[in-house]
Amino acid sequence: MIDHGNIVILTGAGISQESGLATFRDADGIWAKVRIEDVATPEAYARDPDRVHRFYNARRRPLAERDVAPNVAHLALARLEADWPGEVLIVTQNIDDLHERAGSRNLLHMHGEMLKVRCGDCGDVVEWLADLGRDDQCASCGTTGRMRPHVVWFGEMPFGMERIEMALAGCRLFISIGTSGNVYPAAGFVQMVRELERAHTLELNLEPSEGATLFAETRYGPATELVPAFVDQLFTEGLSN
Ligand code: BV8
Repeated sequence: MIDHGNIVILTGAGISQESGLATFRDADGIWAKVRIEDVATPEAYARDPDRVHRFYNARRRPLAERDVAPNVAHLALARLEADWPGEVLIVTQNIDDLHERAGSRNLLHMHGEMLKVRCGDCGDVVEWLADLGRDDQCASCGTTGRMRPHVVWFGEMPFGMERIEMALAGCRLFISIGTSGNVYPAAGFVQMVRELERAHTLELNLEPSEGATLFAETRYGPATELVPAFVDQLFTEGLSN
């Protein structure tokens, strides 16, 4: 009898790397070119909104113009969700839309979404594909100059934490894909699952993450090789006990 228990999958920038999107902490990564404190905190936005808008406008354009596409790792996870009898939830740290474009539906962007903006005054969230600037006006409340990317900056509360913690408590398999395990609370999910002692934990990454020793099983290589192979294995063998 194959065990088709619930699966929670945490993804990070590494799953989108082979689609052509830069990661954060690799040698050529985003944080090698710009400081978190200058572009990814509420203080940075208050201090120099134009600089923050330039940083996100440059990252939004390739997604808005569809210059990048989901890769076979994104597609394998969408197939897993569609065909797996148990629930499959993807919790992504990524703010790109490649999981959606691959077909994933049961998906939670805990760090927000690049293709949405939020009004700092009324909180209205809208789809936004163009550059954003301080002259842009909120269509809901009319305020100008308070529109910001709908992403979670350092020091801000990630989205969906209650739903994530419920899913982690109820899963039989936790898989972490393409994340360096540097950013909390995401990097702490594997520890939460381990402490419950009812799920297998697996890291699929190019190299060991900061939390590698916390996983029951680790496999290293490119996501486009590891993820489709693991999804195939799940359908033939079910969850390992
Ligand atoms: C918060 C959105 C309170 C914007 C991002 C302890 C507990 C709680 C908080 C903290 C804590 N300690 C410190 C903190 C504060 C802070 C934090 O973690 N700081 C770190 C730097 C020490 N955390 C916060 O501020 C968070 N908020 O804590 O609120 C709270 C506390 C508890 C519970 C609730 C609330 C908010 C963090 C979110 C910040 N926003 N991004 C944007 O994208 O511009 S974080 C940013 O880092 C991205 O979201 C990114 O996804 C994320 C993680 O990076 P990774 O995805 O892992 O990418 P990285 O480059 O690091 O790694 C890529 C990996 O892929 C590598 O391992 C590489 O080997 C691998 N790879 C590369 N290529 C491939 C590959 N793997 C496979 N195949 C390949 N081809």
